[in-house]
Amino acid sequence: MKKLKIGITCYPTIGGSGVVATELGKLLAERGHEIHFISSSLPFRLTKMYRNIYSHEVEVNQYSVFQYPPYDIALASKMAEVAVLENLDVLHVHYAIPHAVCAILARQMSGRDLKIVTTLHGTDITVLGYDPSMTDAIRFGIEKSDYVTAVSASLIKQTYELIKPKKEIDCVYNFIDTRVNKRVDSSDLRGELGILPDEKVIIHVSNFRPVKRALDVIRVFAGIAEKLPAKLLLVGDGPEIKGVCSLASELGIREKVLLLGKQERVEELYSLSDLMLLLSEKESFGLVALEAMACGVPCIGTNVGGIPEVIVDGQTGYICDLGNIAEITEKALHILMNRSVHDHFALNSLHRAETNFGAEQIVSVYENIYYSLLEND
Ligand code: GMT
Repeated sequence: MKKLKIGITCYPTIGGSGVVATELGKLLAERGHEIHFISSSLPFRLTKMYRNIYSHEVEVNQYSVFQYPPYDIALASKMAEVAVLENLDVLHVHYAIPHAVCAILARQMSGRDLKIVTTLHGTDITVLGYDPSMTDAIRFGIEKSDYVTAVSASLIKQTYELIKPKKEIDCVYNFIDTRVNKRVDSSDLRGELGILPDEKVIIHVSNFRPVKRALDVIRVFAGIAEKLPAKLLLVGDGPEIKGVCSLASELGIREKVLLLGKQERVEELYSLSDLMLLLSEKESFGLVALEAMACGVPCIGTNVGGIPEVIVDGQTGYICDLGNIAEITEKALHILMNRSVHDHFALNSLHRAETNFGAEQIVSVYENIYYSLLEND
């Protein structure tokens, strides 16, 4: 098969969509394709030189005459420039707004028959989809793309309900590279973090936006800590951190909550954890739950968005109603107090992460999408 030249655009800062886009680029490059990242800065997971990977930075100048810097136009111009100079076959954009719309403009500017694949990750639909000033633009971005994927069946359903596009959308789940995201020996870290041998470890990883319901995590943890020795690891940073600290102090558990901020090697932290909590009110997939599962950590998630497509209730963890602190605490204690339940869920989680969300399998799905578009010419 001919090796392809693929442009990828994503938000390069920390976030699930950026992780998925960057890991996809790295794995496609390993397969011999030439990958061109086009974004406002180097994606954060591109930490070294990779063979077949190139990065093109979008520069936005601030002109006093404009109230806002014209980022979208600069991005479209850069996409068109790279498409022509590098002879791109495909542009794979992550997020309809603004990336798909920019890609469509770039295709016109380049005068080339550039194939556009758009992947919906959630926030553009579940947040912007409620803004009437955005729905037409989102629909345009979706309908004018050559192929559209979404990261869960739930997100597809929401997209049809909110945006009503006349376009088929395919579910392609997020994936995990089990060569990297795997259980590791991080027993030394336990001591360094001051976790005592008899303490259970609960972990929550997010950007601490209000939708992640980190305060519910604290409330659940308070219930757990009442019954058994435990520590809570909070990984990530965001606007709710201050409220999290205040609530933890109020509930008298502040010294049991470790605020670790943004971390690179999260698999080391998952590997010393007994349970992961993802209690969001919006979540199109929940990549962090998949990352935890790949390290053999049972998860409790809310019955929201794509979370039940990742966590299987009663097999890899539990699915509970949003905000039902009593139920979540009871289920958490059930996992933490019964070794056989914990170990059964842990094994199932490892197995599910590998068999349903393995990178090899999902990267091939994207590769086949690109080839199918080029064959149809
Ligand atoms: O969750 C966030 O706030 C970040 C956001 C992003 O743009 O990276 O995550 C979205 O995409 C991830 C990758 O597909 C999904 O795992 C997250 O569930 C999704 N977040 C939401 O839907 C809130």
